[in-house]
Amino acid sequence: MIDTCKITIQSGKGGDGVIAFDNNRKADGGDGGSGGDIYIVGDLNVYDLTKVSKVKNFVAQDGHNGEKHKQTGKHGEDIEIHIPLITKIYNGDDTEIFTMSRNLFKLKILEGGKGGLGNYTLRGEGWEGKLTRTKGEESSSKELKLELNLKADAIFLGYPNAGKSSIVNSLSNAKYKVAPYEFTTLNPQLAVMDRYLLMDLPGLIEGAHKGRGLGIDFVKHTKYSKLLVHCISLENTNLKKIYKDLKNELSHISEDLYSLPELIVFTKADIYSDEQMKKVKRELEKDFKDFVVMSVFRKENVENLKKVLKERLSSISNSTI
Ligand SMILES: Nc1nc2c(ncn2[C@@H]2O[C@H](COP(=O)(O)OP(=O)(O)OP(=O)(O)O)[C@@H](O)[C@H]2O)c(=O)[nH]1
Ligand SMILES: [Mg+2]
Repeated sequence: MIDTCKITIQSGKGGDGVIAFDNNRKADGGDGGSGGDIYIVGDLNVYDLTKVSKVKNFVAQDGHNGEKHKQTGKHGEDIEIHIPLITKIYNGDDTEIFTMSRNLFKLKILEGGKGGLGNYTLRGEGWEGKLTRTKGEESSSKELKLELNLKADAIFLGYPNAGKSSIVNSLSNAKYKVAPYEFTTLNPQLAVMDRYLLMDLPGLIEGAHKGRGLGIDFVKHTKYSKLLVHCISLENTNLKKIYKDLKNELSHISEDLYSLPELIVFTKADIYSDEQMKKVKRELEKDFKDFVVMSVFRKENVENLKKVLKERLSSISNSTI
């Protein structure tokens, strides 16, 4: 996943105005069309800056020259650069321009050159007036730096292999990689559950704040989240310790993350029979107040978690989308 990149943008040059005459020797040369503009568009369906960084140089089309019969040249085609929410846009010298945080908001970042005027527009008395025209404005260019802060309503955190990606996939139509080993997920990844954005995070281990495991680079992406979904696999026996250790790690990583509203999700419930599960639940209730038990292989569990998450998120604030 690419979350920062530098790009250059160049607007289109304006088309030239032309000199032309009709059959009665009257000026009828049209104006040039304006050059293409560059827009930056916030797009919920773009998850990172990979595509943008591959193109790197964005050049809008030049305006077309004017034509006879007073016809204005065509406007050069604009370019729209789609970027994810929330992306900060900086000038090449690192001064901030704008933070893109709204879906489909279109920011005109560079305007194309204006078209020159043809002799019809500039016509005056006598030949001199009829022989005047102006050239189109030059194009302009600029360097930009883009920096993505992924935004999600709910973030899924837990030890490696806890089943985070499996749950995020089950709640959405995402198909992120799931595997029976640790650190399958290497970068934050987003998924959509109805109106809500979910963020699947890399597995977290103790000492991550000191650089262990995959570190804590992901934290910058959790800034706007409203709910922490703390995933703990029922395969573990010491659930209370696991929970406490991870909370302790969070307290070292970020105060904001530590104090986010939280829902504990015990995963892989299908390793127990229904009968065993009743007992397990009774035990859990002794140590935990607010939790959900689920298996991604049970449709009713997935639906229930979806419902709980939606209730929580709607009671906290509006959805991101
Ligand atoms: N039995 C059972 N296995 C599950 C369940 N959910 C996930 N698994 C399995 O647990 C393993 C880990 O699942 P992932 O979803 O990759 O776990 P993760 O927490 O995203 O792992 P990392 O990305 O490495 O941190 C995979 O083999 C899954 O098939 C579940 O509800 N029941
Ligand atoms: Mg994963």
